[in-house]
Amino acid sequence: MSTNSIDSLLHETRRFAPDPEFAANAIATADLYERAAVDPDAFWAEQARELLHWHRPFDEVLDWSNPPFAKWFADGRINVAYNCLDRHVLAGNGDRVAFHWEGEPGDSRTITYAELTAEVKKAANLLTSLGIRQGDRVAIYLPMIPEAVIAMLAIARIGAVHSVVFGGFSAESLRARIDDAAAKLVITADGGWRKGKVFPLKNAVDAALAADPSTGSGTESTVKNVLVVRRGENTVDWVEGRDLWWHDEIALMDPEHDAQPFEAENPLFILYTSGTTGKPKGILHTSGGYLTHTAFTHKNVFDLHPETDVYWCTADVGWITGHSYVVYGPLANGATQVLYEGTPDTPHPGRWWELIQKYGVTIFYTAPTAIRSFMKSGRQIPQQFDLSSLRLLGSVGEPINPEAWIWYREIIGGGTTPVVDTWWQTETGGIMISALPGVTEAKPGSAQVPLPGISVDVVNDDGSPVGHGNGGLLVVTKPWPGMLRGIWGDPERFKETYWEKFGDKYFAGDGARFDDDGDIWLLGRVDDVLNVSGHRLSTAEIESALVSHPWVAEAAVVGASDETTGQAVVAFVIVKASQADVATADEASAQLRAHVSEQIGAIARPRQIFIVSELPKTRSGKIMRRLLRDVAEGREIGDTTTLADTSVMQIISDKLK
Ligand code: 6R9
Repeated sequence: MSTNSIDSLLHETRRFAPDPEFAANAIATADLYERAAVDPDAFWAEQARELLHWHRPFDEVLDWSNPPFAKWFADGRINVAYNCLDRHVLAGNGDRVAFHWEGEPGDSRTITYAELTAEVKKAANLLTSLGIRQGDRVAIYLPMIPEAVIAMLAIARIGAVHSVVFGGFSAESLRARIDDAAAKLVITADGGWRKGKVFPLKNAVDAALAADPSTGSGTESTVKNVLVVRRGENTVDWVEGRDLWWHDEIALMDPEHDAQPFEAENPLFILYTSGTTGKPKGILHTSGGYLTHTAFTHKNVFDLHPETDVYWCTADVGWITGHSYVVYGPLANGATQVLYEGTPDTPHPGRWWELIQKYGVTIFYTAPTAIRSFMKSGRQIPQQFDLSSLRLLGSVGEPINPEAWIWYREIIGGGTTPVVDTWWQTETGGIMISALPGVTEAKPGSAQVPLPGISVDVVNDDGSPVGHGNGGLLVVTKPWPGMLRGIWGDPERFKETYWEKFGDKYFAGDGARFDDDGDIWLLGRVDDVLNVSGHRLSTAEIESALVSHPWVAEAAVVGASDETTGQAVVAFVIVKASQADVATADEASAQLRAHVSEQIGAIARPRQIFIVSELPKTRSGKIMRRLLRDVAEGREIGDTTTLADTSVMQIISDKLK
């Protein structure tokens, strides 16, 4: 198809009916919707029984007697790791490949279910030998190597709780997460490969654990041991008595380990995500409901045929997508996966496509920001590779614009693959809104419909439904199995953030619109949360990082739309009078960008920093970010009448001209 005809599609509401051949073999069927609508609880109970092994079957399904704290399958007992490992081996599928792992420098490892199970058993024994018990928290700070998955499953296997911290986060971010969860152990690596170089991780752990007042805690951390996987072969410092090499310890371990059952509501993991305040929220997920939700959605949304499919989700395990759709959903379903350590363009811009060709990937799940950046570099790159094995494509993390959706289907999917745009959040645990391949007629740009068993609505500020053809706020109207069970250590914040606004409905923080057919279009966050390349960052978090720099008096951060990353961080900063003459605006902005990187991580580094003398505020002192967004996006400035000083925007825009 030529570029012109692709462009012309954008101006029409095209639909893509399911291919009859695909539909004939599809896992999902239209009757799922009807069955779920009759009795959603019974529907989920059926899924839980069908998809998982219960050491003790449950009778209770949903306990919503103490909203918003839900319990699912509470009298059942389960072991999450057993479900992802042993049971596949016992069913005779031990020789099936679990992971085709590919390191960035080109080294690779193939790991079968039997091998993965054996590794996890040894790692579970190792954790136990280090004193980790049910309920203890373990932080993971690793690159995308098999040990990241092994560590998560080993922690789950003994009923402990993992908190994976993305390897791109700074020492300070890591320390804040370790402290919040009071983690006893950190599992890290010497370093990992990224963009052709080794990036060190162990030294960030050392810095995080040093009793450093700049982390806000001049105290000893709760961490007793640091387990270090050898990957980068870079030199590391060593704290005797605290630090242990993973490979040395694993070699000593008994290969046998019996998976004990735990209550369905046993905490499985905490994952930190940005909210509207500076302090990241530790989103808590538990076992039975979460695994039911991820297994069901993974199987049906991705049409998984585990005997023949090769599935690749490009997300890092440091994000929720990596938890639910690299680790738990796919492994519960016995999928064969690709796991890749590095960046898409190293050592050449076609690296991802080369991997699809090499492993015969059939199902591919990635983010719109990646798709848009491939569009920019041109179709000639993917066209050098044989992508004909692909039969289904997925998208997650932010709205996918119709242009990118069409490009994805045409150029990567050969014009035939279904594309599923999946809306969900760290908090929802698994996919909530998506087309079902083989069932739903696809509409580029729309996430479309809630999955069977999921009830969502779009409402006005007062909670009343907007109806078809209108926009408002996205809510979930019934509890669902994968829902967060709370914010670690802060039940009040859990209630305030998600439930206070509408009482009985979960407030997602996203704007959405129903079209005339009742399909849902996501419109982005309605709160002070930015979405940069599919990663959530809060304006408050970046502002407090900026203000922690001695030069900065005040800072305001906004998300400006960006062609590749969706949104980009743009900061407006007032420099202290005493510092104003020390550096030029360019120097100050370079310093401050580096400072944010050190404080939070490179993903939070502002694209631009404007040094200004005033910030626009209302009479009650609230910064009017809407006006700053107008400036950052080069638009005419909107209504300024509620400003305390209406001349401020004039001064700012004159200065930036
Ligand atoms: C899975 C994940 C959640 C926020 C969410 C929304 C945005 C995610 C989307 C999407 C439009 C999609 N988002 N998927 N927006 N269409 N298909 O990304 O979790 O990191 O917690 O982010 O991402 O704004 O509220 P998380």
